[in-house]
Amino acid sequence: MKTSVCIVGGGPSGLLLSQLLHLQGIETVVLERQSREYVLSRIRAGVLERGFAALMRQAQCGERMDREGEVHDGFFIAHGGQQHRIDLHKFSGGSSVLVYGQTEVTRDLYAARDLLQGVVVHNAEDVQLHDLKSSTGTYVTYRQGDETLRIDCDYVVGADGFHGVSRKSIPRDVLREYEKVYPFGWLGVLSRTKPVSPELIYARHARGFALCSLRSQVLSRYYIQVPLTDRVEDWSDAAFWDELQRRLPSSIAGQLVTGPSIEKSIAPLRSYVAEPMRYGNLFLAGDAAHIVPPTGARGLNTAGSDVHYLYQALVAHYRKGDDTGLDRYSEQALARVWKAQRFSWWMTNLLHTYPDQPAYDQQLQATELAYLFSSEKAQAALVENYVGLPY
Ligand code: FAS
Ligand code: PHB
Repeated sequence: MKTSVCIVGGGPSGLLLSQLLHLQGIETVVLERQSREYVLSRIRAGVLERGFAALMRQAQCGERMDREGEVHDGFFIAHGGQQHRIDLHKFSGGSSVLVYGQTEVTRDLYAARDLLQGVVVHNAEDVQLHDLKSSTGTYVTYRQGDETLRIDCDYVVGADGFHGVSRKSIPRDVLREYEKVYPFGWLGVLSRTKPVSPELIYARHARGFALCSLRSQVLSRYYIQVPLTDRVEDWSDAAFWDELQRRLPSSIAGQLVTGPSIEKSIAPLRSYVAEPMRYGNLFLAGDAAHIVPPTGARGLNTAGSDVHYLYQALVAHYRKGDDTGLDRYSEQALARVWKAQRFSWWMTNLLHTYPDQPAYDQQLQATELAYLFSSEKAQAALVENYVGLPY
């Protein structure tokens, strides 16, 4: 098979880029290791910044998102029994975020690919990238059953997430990695219950962080910080609800509607960046190149800005023979990636309880919150990051 751009990974990054390029007449093939059902079974992000929502509309995938997604103009930070509302609308000149699950984003993208008869290969095993530095002979191989297939292409986009093959195809003496691993993870629960709050609540508590989020008015998403040693089987639903209530202000805890978990999982928290995001004809996008702790809701949204830059660069290449965007892609994407890293690290440190945290650090953390609640300028700085820095 021959195509212009071979995209490894059928998650939101790969699908969004494939859809955008297809609409510009640029051919792609998406290779996804898992089945479509498996990809759609994963519960991940929940908050879309304005840039990501705009990209979905540009990709002609925004109709259900705009119909079913919830526009949120603010969220709460709970601390010391109090709740403080962060006014996104006021401090961003009228902007907001859209609460719409990544599962639905991915479902909409798959539907759009099918509608355009986009080529998405599922159960593509043992994907391997070849001759990435060649000017004419880059190709990708993969296995389906006992058949090995080959795709000749101009470019490869590695949108295969943190555990994918693409980043590992960059020679070790070229790749620079930056990582911070946090001493805790998030235990997440999805339940068919009425959300406890119409807006998100990020709660800081001596027992640990908690987050009240939602997918709709009948589908709630909750998280609590847990030690890295915890396993999901250690947590019964009853134990989860009890711990969540202990970490919320009593006025909220008393309103919590509990119910059976329909999904329950623990995600470790890490900050990670791989540089460069280009190696020859390979371009990395999304989690393949960077990971953030989900505290700042930047993961999926930063994948969005990678896709935006790469899309613009590839259209300029194929339409005008202009390679400026491709040559600048890594530098341009990383400039915004690192700002998302900073914000996610800052939000995580602001709200989580570190084991054996020195008393001075505890005081500093409480002061950081007191300063935030007392300063509109500090809140405006948080808000410009949360609604999404400009592309
Ligand atoms: P993805 O990992 O979503 O997709 C990569 C795709 O590539 C997958 O479908 C995978 O099957 C496929 N693949 C992997 N290796 C392959 C190979 N060798 N060959 C072919 N295909 C291959 N972000 C938030 O903003 N908020 C959250 O609450 C949040 N929670 C998260 C929870 C978890 C457990 C995880 C892992 C991530 C979470 N994220 C969250 C971040 C998440 O939303 C990512 O940013 C988002 O999935 C990035 O999308 P992709 O870059 O497409 O990567
Ligand atoms: C979610 O709803 O899954 C969610 C929302 C906000 C975050 C992280 C996760 O910061």
